Amino acid sequence: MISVQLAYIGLGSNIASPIEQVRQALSELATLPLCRLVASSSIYASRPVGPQDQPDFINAVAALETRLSPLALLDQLQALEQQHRRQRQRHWGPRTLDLDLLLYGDSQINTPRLSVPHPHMTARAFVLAPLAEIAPSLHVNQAPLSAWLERIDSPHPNQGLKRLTEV
Ligand code: ROI
Repeated sequence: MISVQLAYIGLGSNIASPIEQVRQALSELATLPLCRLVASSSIYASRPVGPQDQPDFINAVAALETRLSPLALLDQLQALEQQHRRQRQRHWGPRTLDLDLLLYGDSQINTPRLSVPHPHMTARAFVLAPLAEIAPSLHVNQAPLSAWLERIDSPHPNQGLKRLTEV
């Protein structure tokens, strides 16, 4: 039996009504077995990281208390992505819904299927800023989220991230 763990999930979408995709996914996360949605960030708009010839993204981060193992949780997240008929034509291209397992308690996981902490999260404002909103004192790889945010090198302040209000 696995004890309760606190997991953080990154949500992203940039096609097919992305705000609705992310809102819907947040409510679906709340229904996962052996999970309780304990916090969700505001919804953010962000410039694409990676190929620029694609629509802007909508991003958010959620905190889940879970008794699922990391891989069982990953299975659930991938099933949700499939329900959103995720289309993935090319690497780092547009997607209807991306659900990334960012953190799972204090676990360090390095397997072919899953790396936790998510290997790119400390370089992505669209993960760090929403995460800091719901977990201000969290540290990742021994450093506070604010330190990672300050280190991001981008032509756009905070990689063009905007918190959306009234959506
Ligand atoms: N860029 C932004 N801004 N938001 C994302 O969620 C996102 N997801 C991705 C890539 C294509 C790397 N870029 C992104 O997978």
